[in-house]
Amino acid sequence: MILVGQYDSPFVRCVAITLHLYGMPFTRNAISVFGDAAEMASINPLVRIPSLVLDDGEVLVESGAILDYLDEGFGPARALTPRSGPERRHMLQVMAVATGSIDKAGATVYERHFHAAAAVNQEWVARLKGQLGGGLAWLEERLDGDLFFDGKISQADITTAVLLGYLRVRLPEVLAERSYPRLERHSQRCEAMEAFIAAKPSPDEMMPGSS
Ligand SMILES: N[C@@H](CCC(=O)N[C@@H](CS)C(=O)NCC(=O)O)C(=O)O
Repeated sequence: MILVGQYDSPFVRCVAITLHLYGMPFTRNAISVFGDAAEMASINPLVRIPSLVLDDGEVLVESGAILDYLDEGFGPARALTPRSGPERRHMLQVMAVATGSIDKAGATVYERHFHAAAAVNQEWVARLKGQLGGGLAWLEERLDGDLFFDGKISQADITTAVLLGYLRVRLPEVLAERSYPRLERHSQRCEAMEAFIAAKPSPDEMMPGSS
């Protein structure tokens, strides 16, 4: 399998960390979603990352759909997202708020990155940051322990930890303006795991303009 995308993307990291935790071998095509747009368009019609190219050439897009495929292959009983019932419902809600928060953080980063400073719509940025703050506060309140569910790593933990990792690099002010002690501790705990370390962005795989 080939994972397409760079590790400055939290969605790509989610898939990579899951592949590592499942012990599924993969290689990576670390082309840039911005710098290599033409090649990216030949893989993913939305010109987005991640994509997963299967061994028979089939291409999967959208991280949720990719994770669903990996869960099935690993075995639903052992997968990082429960198969059914309230456990699945509750976990999907945490994942929805975490991925939604990533979307809001990403939109903030893009608004600033693709406009000259004077052209940035501050009202829009304030709305995005308000939505992101709502998501973070919700996650902070739900995280009642070392990990989200049953003391064992789950997809809820991965999604939330990659959100924090993304904020630390791209929107550190959000973590400085308001404190999220549970999420911070949780992020440090997750980022210390081998699967997370293996999916850390190298300096040459950052969105243009990253410091
Ligand atoms: N819902 C999608 C979101 C993917 C996404 O937004 N990826 C970003 C990188 S984090 C991207 O490709 N951005 C480039 C663009 O949308 O133009 C998923 O989960 O796969």
